Amino acid sequence: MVKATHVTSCPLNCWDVCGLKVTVSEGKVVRIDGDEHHPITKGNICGRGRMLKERVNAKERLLYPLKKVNGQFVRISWEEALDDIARKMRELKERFGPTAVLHSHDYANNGLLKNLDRRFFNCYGGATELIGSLCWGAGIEAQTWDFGNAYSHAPEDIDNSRHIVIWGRNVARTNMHLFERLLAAKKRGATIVVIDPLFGPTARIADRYVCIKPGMDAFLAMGVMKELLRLGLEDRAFIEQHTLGFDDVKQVLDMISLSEIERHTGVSRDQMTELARLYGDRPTATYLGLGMQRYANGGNTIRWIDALVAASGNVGIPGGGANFGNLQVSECFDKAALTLPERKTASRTWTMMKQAEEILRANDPPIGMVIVTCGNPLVQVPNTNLMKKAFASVETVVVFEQFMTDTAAAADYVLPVAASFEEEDVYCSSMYHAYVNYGPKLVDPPGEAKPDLWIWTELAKRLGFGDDFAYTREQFLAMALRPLEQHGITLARLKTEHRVLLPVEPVPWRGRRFQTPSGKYEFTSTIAKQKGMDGRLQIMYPAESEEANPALAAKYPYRLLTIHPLRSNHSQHYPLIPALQVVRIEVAADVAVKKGLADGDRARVYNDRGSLVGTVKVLDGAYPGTINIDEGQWGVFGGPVNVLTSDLESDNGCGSTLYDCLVDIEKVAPEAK
Ligand SMILES: Nc1nc2c(c(=O)[nH]1)N[C@H]1C(S)=C(S)[C@@H](COP(=O)(O)OP(=O)(O)OC[C@H]3O[C@@H](n4cnc5c(=O)[nH]c(N)nc54)[C@H](O)[C@@H]3O)O[C@H]1N2
Ligand SMILES: Nc1nc2c(c(=O)[nH]1)N[C@H]1C(S)=C(S)[C@@H](COP(=O)(O)OP(=O)(O)OC[C@H]3O[C@@H](n4cnc5c(=O)[nH]c(N)nc54)[C@H](O)[C@@H]3O)O[C@H]1N2
Ligand code: SF4
Ligand SMILES: [Mo]
Repeated sequence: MVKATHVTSCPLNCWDVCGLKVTVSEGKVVRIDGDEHHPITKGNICGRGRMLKERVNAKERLLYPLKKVNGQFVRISWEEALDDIARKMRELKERFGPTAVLHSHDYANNGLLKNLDRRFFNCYGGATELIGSLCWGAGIEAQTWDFGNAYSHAPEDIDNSRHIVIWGRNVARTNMHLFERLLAAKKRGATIVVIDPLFGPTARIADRYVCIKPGMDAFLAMGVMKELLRLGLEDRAFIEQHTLGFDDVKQVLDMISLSEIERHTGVSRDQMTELARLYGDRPTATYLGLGMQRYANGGNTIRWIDALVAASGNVGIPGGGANFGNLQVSECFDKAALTLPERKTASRTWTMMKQAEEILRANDPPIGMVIVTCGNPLVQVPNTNLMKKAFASVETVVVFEQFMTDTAAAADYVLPVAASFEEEDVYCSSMYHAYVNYGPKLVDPPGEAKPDLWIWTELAKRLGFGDDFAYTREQFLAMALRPLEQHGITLARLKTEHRVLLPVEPVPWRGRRFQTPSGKYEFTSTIAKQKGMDGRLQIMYPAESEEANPALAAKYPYRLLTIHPLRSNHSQHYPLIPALQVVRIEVAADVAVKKGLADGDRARVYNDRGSLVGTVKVLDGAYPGTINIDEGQWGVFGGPVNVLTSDLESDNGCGSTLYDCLVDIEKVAPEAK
């Protein structure tokens, strides 16, 4: 048997974008290891990456185009599927204009060529597009207001940090190569602080664990800032020379006392004083997570943490930073060359969060077709019951998929697509490191499955803009890489070196010139004001909280978090791992006592949006009144937690409020065997 091992990339939506070594034998992926030569990921990969072997070889892969006839899927030819879809698209465009088609998508695959979906819709004339992000929208917008952009320090810069604050990032679970660096930092004597409502493996290695009430981090940042000022530890020179609006900050700080902050956060004054000393003892790096901004006050939360980092002089210095996302990475590519935005003639935008409500309301024009790519919205988008109703109301739902997900099952046409290692692409992410990895095509897709790009190309031909897709993958990649040529980065180099570091600044804002309208760090945001909002930092509560909605909190007293699963990337690994195929309801110890719940009990979690039954696990060290159910579960295995979550948008309009969710819980009878 001839075996060959190839260097490639993990394509999954993840902080780490690991280098992989994939062994192929007789046209099949037979082994996946880490690539020890990758400068950041160094041969270590997680189970989700390793399980891509099972995923690509799974017998459940979709092999043929399917059409729903009288409620049942029947196999059809590609010819018939593409002709049907193109005809319907042409008719919709003639009758209502192109925005009668909704493109519902997410970012399941980090391949650069996945952006060609936007080229397709722009050339079609522009569809109804989704803006904002379930994932990190509130935080990216917040950092855009504060710094003018969202940039992070290079991973190795953590070696310069005296102290490291992990603020709401589940590092051990979601960002394994940062976890490795934390272990190394701890060894050399850096202090590690973890601020999180849940006590997990990252908190376990920390020098200090700060258990905070969900959604209340802005108050903690205020408390620490009050102490920073009282102790005179702020960076006066930075504040005076490089920032705008610090007087507004002081005004808000004067409006709230430390004891109120203690009450709101559950964090003691002593812990705040200690954190202030640590922020004042520069350099202190802050790694912000994404969970904590999925609240109705999420943008404001990130802005307060940014403000603390700035006021303490930890911006633009080695070992510092308010590290959230790193958009320096995506800015390296010519996305416009790939996506042709100038070809759009009509436009309608809805937020990701509100897609269901908007579909149901739309009449000018109505939505006649939804095309879903790189996403599983009937599991991942909030308010699943409303999403199902919205999708059911649309005449034609087309889903490009690898598996029969909940979303695919609700479609009228399911088009089988290629998976990892079945198409050439380059992979990178604006989340953590700035290496771009080359991913060759290693195996053929099974059955009649085709790459997304092939489908766009075939539809484009039928819709009269085939010329816009008459390029090879290499030509498309070269278009996107063109701005990098001046730095000597070409596709040819990527192919030989397997991965290349993009030309990004390892210590952003070192020159103290910010991308805000004033060129300064803006405690009070001009961009926000230009958008008609109050640009000052606010005192704000989660939408579903005792403070903002006491009636709701009386009815539904517990706060539900819905964090990312350890062994699955969102919904993708559940069908492959039998142990994951149950709904696990994790409850803080006080909830268990109050409701008489013990490990293994069955319980129902519910609110006005929905209800979910699962098996109880009591959590040690979680903030009182907190419940967690990991996101991503399939309908057939008990159902997604998003039946409970809210589709409200974050305060700045760009993010989700997935963790801003009140529920109640009750014990139910054990499952009949
Ligand atoms: N294993 C695994 N890894 C993944 C993914 C996956 O699905 N599985 N997904 C990838 C993707 S797309 C993303 S966006 C990232 C997300 O990476 P993270 O931000 O690390 O993870 P999340 O699950 O989004 O956020 C959950 C963390 O936020 C904490 N949290 C929740 N509410 C609050 C709060 O109010 N305050 C504070 N301080 N903390 C809070 C939770 O307790 C938890 O530790 O992970 C990536 N990596
Ligand atoms: N309650 C709750 N909900 C959440 C979150 C949460 O923390 N809590 N997290 C949110 C976050 S951070 C994110 S990023 C989103 C993720 O939401 P999604 O991206 O929708 O989640 P995935 O499960 O990764 O679903 C992606 C689907 O795309 C398919 N796919 C993979 N590769 C390709 C490809 O190349 N082409 C095509 N056409 N399809 C492909 C997979 O088979 C899979 O079914 O979920 C959000 N939803
Ligand atoms: S899922 Fe993330 S950590 Fe795991 S192998 Fe892929 S990139 Fe690496
Ligand atoms: Mo995400």
